[in-house]
Amino acid sequence: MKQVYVALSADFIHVGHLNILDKARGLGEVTVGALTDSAIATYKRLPLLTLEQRMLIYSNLKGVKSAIPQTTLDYTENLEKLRPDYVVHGDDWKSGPQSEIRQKVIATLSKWDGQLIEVPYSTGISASQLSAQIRSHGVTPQNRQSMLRRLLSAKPIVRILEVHNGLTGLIVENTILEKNGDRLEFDGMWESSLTDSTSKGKPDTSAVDVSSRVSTIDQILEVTTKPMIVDGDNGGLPEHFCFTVRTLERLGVSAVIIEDKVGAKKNSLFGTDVDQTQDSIEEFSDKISMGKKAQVTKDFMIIARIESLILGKGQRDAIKRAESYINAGADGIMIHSSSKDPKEVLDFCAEYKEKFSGVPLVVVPSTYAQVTEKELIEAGVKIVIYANHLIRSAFPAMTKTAESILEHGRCLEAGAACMPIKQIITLIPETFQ
Ligand code: SPV
Ligand code: MG
Repeated sequence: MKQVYVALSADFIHVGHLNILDKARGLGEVTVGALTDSAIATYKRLPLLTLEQRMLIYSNLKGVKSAIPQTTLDYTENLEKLRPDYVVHGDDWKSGPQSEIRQKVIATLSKWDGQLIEVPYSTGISASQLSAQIRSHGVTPQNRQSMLRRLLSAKPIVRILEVHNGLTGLIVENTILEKNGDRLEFDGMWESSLTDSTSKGKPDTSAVDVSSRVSTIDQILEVTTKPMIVDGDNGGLPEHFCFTVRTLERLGVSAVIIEDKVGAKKNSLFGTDVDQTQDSIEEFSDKISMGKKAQVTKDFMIIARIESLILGKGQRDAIKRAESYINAGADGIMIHSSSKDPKEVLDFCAEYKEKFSGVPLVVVPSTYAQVTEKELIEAGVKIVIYANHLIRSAFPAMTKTAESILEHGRCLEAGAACMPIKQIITLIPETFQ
């Protein structure tokens, strides 16, 4: 029996895939290579279904002998292993970003006289469009929540941007940049205490209470599908933090980050300019373990934020705390710094990588903004949070507009920097029609 190989990544099997499989089945015994999350994450959003779920579906399709993981976009490893007589693929990859992969498939198959068979691409139907349509109807809390852990294991770094209302949520959801054949986008949202408070005209002092934060979080989740990390300030009293954990889990939030400070809340970026008191290692570790005990889902993450560098207590203190917080059950560590130089954080990262490499490390490069994602990946960082940039860019733009109207006694000049009216009234399409 001839051996045939077909690679698939889709959540939804449509007629296009069935055409390919039909062709493959006619040629021999079919093995499906299911692209893993990490292979898919190199060029698009993760599918809604996990690899295990997709493999189960693929292996139950008519004529398919088995499904195996394909860990890279490149077919070579699986082809060398299986040495199939044929690879079957749609003819859409002759041009565009996949054409290089195609060339490699042809070259690899030629080593044992294997052949690439191409099936005319089915126009008018696309798995990505179907996925986008399903996503436009929303996502279940469980599906969204588990996405952060899936991203952490699939991507070299998870890229998160600040949100403080539904509109900023939509920006994170929909902003895509095509660059050198890559499709760049944000993986998820940071519901920041600073920008949530600022957008309400209040200081970042926990004056915006948990109920208000939860209501904003819910509004953002209503119009988005990407995972959310919530800034939990210091978590409040441990007994209250347990309730917050469960509330966030019910909503489908993926993680909460709590900081090891006590007393009147001050924003960390004040550094040592204001009085800020760090919690004791014991008390904060207890808070983490109480939160972990309260947690009901398996995927939710409690990430401990260490303020030692902010408060001038140095790396030794920070590492000691990391160890204790991880032992208390923290699913990740955030190291914060208000230094203008990335060195302080990168030094911490180097020691952290040696000691706790399996536990995801989070950074917030607001002050040391020159650091690149590439450098952070090399340093072992798994989550980068751009914590306040949407509000910081929106506020000057809005102030300029207000000043322009005052200056000119009319709104004509201000209009030049504004979105056209037709565009703003159709910016948010009506749903549920
Ligand atoms: C926030 O965004 O609210 C944060 C990060 O906690 S920072 O403002 O840098 O403290
Ligand atoms: Mg905050």
